[in-house]
Amino acid sequence: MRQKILQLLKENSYISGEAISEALGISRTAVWKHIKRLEDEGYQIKARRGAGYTLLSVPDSLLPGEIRPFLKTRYLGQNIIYKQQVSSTNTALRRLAAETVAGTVLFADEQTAGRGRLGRGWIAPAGTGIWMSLLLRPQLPSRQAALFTLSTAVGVAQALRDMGYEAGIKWPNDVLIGGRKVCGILGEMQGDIDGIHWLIMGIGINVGLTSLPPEIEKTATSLALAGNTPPARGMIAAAVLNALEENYDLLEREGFAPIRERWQKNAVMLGSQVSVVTPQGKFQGLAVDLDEEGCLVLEEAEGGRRQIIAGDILLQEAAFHA
Ligand code: BT5
Repeated sequence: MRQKILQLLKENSYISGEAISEALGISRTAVWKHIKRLEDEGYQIKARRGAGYTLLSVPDSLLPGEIRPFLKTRYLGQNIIYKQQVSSTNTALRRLAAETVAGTVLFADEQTAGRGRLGRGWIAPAGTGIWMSLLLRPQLPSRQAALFTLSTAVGVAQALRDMGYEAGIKWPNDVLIGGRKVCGILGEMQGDIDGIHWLIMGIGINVGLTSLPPEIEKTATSLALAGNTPPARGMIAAAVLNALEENYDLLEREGFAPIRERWQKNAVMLGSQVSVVTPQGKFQGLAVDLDEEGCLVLEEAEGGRRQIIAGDILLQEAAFHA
């Protein structure tokens, strides 16, 4: 209901409480209460005697009302859950995964214990980024889940490039601008040999973050640091969801080959000498390819090729073709 009131406010320069109550079939008191809630959320609304309500400004936020108008998706983000503050959007969505419809996106303005891969942390202060988790139920074998994280990186990079940022992908799924990390992706799944029950894609994009905490001072960036004042977060989030759905559809329809091509085109370290830390140890070599299974192919000094399934490329040591 609040979304409908917001829509009416956006469509009319002035609208009376009575007109809203008639249009939506709710009482004047109910209208007033919803207006109060919108104000609490940061919408600036002025009431003028005789004329009605007018919307003065909208908050730069991840509230559903600031995302929906820009969404062009069939399913992704059609159900939005918004939280002011959570420990981690992935953790919060996992709790709801069993009973939540595919395509649901959980947004938070702030994460107090954002998570990276392998137990690492993700810094996510209030109001400075897009912290979101997507619930997906792809009809794919579990072993192909990693292809979704690669497709996610492709989608985020594509959306940022369309907005004019020189975004590139660092294997496996970091998005960088100017050699610095602007987006991290954490994919988590539950499944069995027969298939995936649910897949959660956690995506963190630094938007307005301007003073970087010491831990990430040398490696991170944000859209604000990389260019001029970025667009509103809701608009960026919708653009990212639009691009993601397009890439997920492509993956499910045509397999990994076209996504692989997009990934390769936007990769920042193919052709560079890199060090990769993996569960099996540290390897050095020339990053030559991303293979059909989403693995990094490393050409080692002795001439052999090594397929790397999981790991981290050391950012400081890599000489990127940014
Ligand atoms: C990632 O892990 O890059 C995955 C990050 C996923 C974050 C999203 S936010 C929404 C959703 N909910 C969650 O709880 N998580 C997801 P990894 O490749 O392990 O990188 C983690 C490392 O990135 C840290 O150890 C830091 O060095 C660095 N880092 C932490 N916060 C950062 C930030 N805001 N920007 C850039 N780098 C950061």
